[in-house]
Amino acid sequence: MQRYLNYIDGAFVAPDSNAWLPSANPYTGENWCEIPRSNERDARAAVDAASRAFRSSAWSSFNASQRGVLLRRLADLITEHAESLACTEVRDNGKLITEMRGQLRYIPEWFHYYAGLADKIEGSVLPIDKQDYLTFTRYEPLGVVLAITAWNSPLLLLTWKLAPGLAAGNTFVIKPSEYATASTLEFAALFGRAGFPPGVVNVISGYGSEIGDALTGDSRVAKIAFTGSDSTGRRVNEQAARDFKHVTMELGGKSPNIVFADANADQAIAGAISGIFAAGGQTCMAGSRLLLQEPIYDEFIRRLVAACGVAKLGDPMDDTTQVGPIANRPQYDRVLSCIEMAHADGATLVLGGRPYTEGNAKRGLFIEPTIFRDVSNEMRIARQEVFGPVLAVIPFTSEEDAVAIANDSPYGLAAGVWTKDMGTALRMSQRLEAGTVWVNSYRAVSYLAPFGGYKQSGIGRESGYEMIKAYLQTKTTWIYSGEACPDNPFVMR
Ligand code: TXE
Repeated sequence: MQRYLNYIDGAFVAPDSNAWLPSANPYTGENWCEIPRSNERDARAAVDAASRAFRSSAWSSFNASQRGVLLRRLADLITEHAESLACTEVRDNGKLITEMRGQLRYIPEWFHYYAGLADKIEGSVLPIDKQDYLTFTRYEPLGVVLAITAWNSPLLLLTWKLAPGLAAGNTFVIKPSEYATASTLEFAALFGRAGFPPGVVNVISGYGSEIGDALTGDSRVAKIAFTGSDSTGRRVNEQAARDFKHVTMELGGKSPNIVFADANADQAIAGAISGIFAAGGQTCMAGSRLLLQEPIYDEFIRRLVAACGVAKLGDPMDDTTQVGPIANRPQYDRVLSCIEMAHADGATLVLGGRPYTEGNAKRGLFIEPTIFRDVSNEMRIARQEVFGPVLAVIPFTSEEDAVAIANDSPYGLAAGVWTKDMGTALRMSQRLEAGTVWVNSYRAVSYLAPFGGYKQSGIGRESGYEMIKAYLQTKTTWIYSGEACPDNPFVMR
């Protein structure tokens, strides 16, 4: 069986305790590789390396333009290795090869974008209100960044942190999810080849419960960039608060996808389907609450069910497969328990709701695309993140009603609005409490567009021009050029 190693200080190394964790392929059910089960000593070694590298002239002598060159080389290496990285995520995580090829085509764009931005972050000379001072600001990197990622899209989620963070001159310790580590460790092999000095990027694998506190509690870590569940995010944030680390938190969602009666129905049906069933619903931005205006409620559901009933589940490596397996066993159990919960709360099942076991799928962790209607926003299925292929359909009467239902959620990551009326679209986009609002589309992302959540969906944003500043701190320098002794408290004026 293939065995992966931690990547620390520019070398692939076995974990201190020589302990390993199996990683299962959710389509075949077989363990296909082993990853390091690291301990606190490994965690310390990774932070040592990142901290040394941050202070070393090997890294600090790269100016911003030169860091850009490294990032561009990295982007090209990702393109060169796109197919093998894509296949590893399919094997480890059950993601569709078609989705992964798309992701791997797009991931290099983040590195190219921030490579170009690296040397365009300018401080300013301040028109200061005092005589004989030259006062200016400049931006400096924070130091060691700890990137903690979730299992659903390990390389994409990492890219959103790494590209701006490296462009800004920080060093990294990366802790991928124990359920999907392999692609990140394969990716690690590219940093040395791109020319990054040893220790600038380190990857450590293992259980969050075993090494998480050692990493998040290390006072040499300046920032934590986290993607995962809100419960773990809360714990990580509490740890970070102990010594005032910077944080970016990308957490859960229960995003409303809102269809008005005047919407183009074909477009809205396609958007509702991709909103919840793309990636099997295992995305933070899933449009898991479908709000339908009453006049179109029954007909829309009928057409939606007909369209989803023909979805092809199966081998994620097959180009024609539309829905792959759930990524891991705990998540599979969790999705099934959420379906039970929806039944118990009185929602009406109109599609799916069961494990799917036809043909080769019987070995894998498949759940049928599932739709519940007659859901009220108070039911648990409308309030809790499922992170699976389960859609809750809720009726609404008016714009006012839609806003009230949509915003009545602890989350605020994203929202979709479907209407031909631009007035409705604009008013809704202003009133929805969400970090991203899509109008007549759903799921579009870009390296140019900030992404992140209101309320309990997180802190801060990722992607876009401003987000490089989330990896920088401002230094103000005052230079006095006058003849008098400035600000001497013992001089009588
Ligand atoms: O997330 P966790 P999991 C949701 C989804 C899913 C649930 C659990 O609902 O069912 O979260 O998924 C690391 N200190 N999302 O278990 O536990 C852990 O090793 C430091 C939403 O994957 O939050 C992993 O690398 N780190 C989400 C990362 O935190 C710790 C995406 C996330 O793990 C830690 C995925 C600790 N004490 C799941 N404990 C989204 N919003 O995109 C764990 N970790």
